Amino acid sequence: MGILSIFTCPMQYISGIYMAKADNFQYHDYYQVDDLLTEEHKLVRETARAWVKKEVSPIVENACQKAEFPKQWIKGLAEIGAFGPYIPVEYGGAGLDQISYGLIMMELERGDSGLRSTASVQSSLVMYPIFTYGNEEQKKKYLPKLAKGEMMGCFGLTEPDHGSNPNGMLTNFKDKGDHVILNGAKMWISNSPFADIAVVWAKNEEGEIQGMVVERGMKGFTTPETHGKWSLRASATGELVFDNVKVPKENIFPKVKGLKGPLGCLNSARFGIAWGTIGAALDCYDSALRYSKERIQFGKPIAGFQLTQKKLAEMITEITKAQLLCWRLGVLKNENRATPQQISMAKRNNVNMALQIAREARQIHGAMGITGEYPIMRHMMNLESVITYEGTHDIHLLITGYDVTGINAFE
Ligand code: TGC
Ligand code: FAD
Repeated sequence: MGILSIFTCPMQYISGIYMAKADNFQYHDYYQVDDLLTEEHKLVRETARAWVKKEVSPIVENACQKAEFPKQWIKGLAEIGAFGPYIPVEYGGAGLDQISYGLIMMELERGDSGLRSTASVQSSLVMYPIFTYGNEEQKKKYLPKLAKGEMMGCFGLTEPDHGSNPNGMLTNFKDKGDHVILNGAKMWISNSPFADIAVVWAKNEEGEIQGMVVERGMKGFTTPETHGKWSLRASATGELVFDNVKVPKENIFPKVKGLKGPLGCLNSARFGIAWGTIGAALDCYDSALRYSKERIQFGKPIAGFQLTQKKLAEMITEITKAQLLCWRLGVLKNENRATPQQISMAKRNNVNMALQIAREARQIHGAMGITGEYPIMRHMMNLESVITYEGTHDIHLLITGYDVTGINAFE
């Protein structure tokens, strides 16, 4: 194919809209990790994969180009059990294990990291703290609606001046008898523009961090949207602003105080990201493999050149290592034996792995790699957020460094 092939390829950009394109994704399991999964795991994964192919792939490119979160995804996410997969059935969750949760996140992020973000936040950062730190009334009030997607939540930890160091947060509340008065601001909050509730972490008058549920409609609570992102464009991001917000005391989590509260939620979300990013990596690898066999240069498919084979061989090697890492981490998590430090290692390794694969896949696609015709650039840009949120690449390295040396680099 010559240069004109760029225009004769099935590029489906018509009048500002990227039209639906067939999703030809094939899963890759080089080390037969599937043998380690149960039939239930495979069923959960197939259900999520089929939904992504049918409901996400046809519109995700357009949603990203327009920087919109397609709200119709919420109902489908609830139906496939992506909201609180491991929350017990009595509270509306799917009652699945941790590997199932990971597999769902992998399939969702194969579609788009922003889609996985929406499910991660709802499950690990909203339902998890309500389930783990909340009382019975709070669990009954919020969890079933969150599981059904009738209520959407967000998680407010990061502030304008406190990202990697959340312990320095300034958001605070004062005791006023049957309620507290909340003041402060959170920034970079996924789902905030449309969330019905926010799990907010703030300091009490003694300077201890506590969590509470702030509901949309409470006077003085606003959620301005953040515009102009080049990454996670199909995910809504915004702020949480609290101007003397009166929050009933019954909305405060009774079972946790201190930074370990929000960090405990992050363990669950980081675990989901470690799995999720395998999905993004697989999508990039799968597209690069297919493209390299079809694209002819110098009279033969570019897959026939040693340099292309090096890229592809290294990609599948790294994906395989990541799959095995996650499977083992899932087993440990099912047994309540996974340490936060092990989770940090997997989050850091797998996000970086996916980002490197996206960059290499982009090169294999040549000029086509920068277009919306292929998912590569979208994954690559998304992963630039994923490598920063839930603890940056370097913060996770320092967590491992502390664990292996016993010396805390944060002090
Ligand atoms: P440090 O003194 O080490 O710890 C304070 C207390 O917390 C405990 N702890 C943990 N507990 C549970 N899980 C963990 N992972 C924990 N890590 C620490 C610790 O034992 C201690 O407990 P106690 O009882 O002694 O009080 O805290 P530090 O201030 O030195 O900070 C440590 C550091 C830097 C590792 C931590 O602050 C950190 O992880 N920073 C990164 C911040 C971060 O990840 N923010 C994420 C915000 S949410 C987000 O990005 C959502 S994106 C969602 C999406 O769209 O998908
Ligand atoms: P900083 O903390 O300012 O870090 C800047 C740089 O300095 C990084 O490279 C970092 O590694 C480095 N650095 C910092 N401290 C050290 C150190 N001690 N040693 C060496 N290097 C260091 N937060 C939420 O609470 N809820 C959400 O839903 C949420 N969603 C997000 C969605 C998106 C799209 C993005 C981009 C972010 C989101 N975040 C959310 C915020 C995210 O968690 C923070 O961006 C992240 O924790 C890093 O904080 P920061 O951006 O302030 O960077």
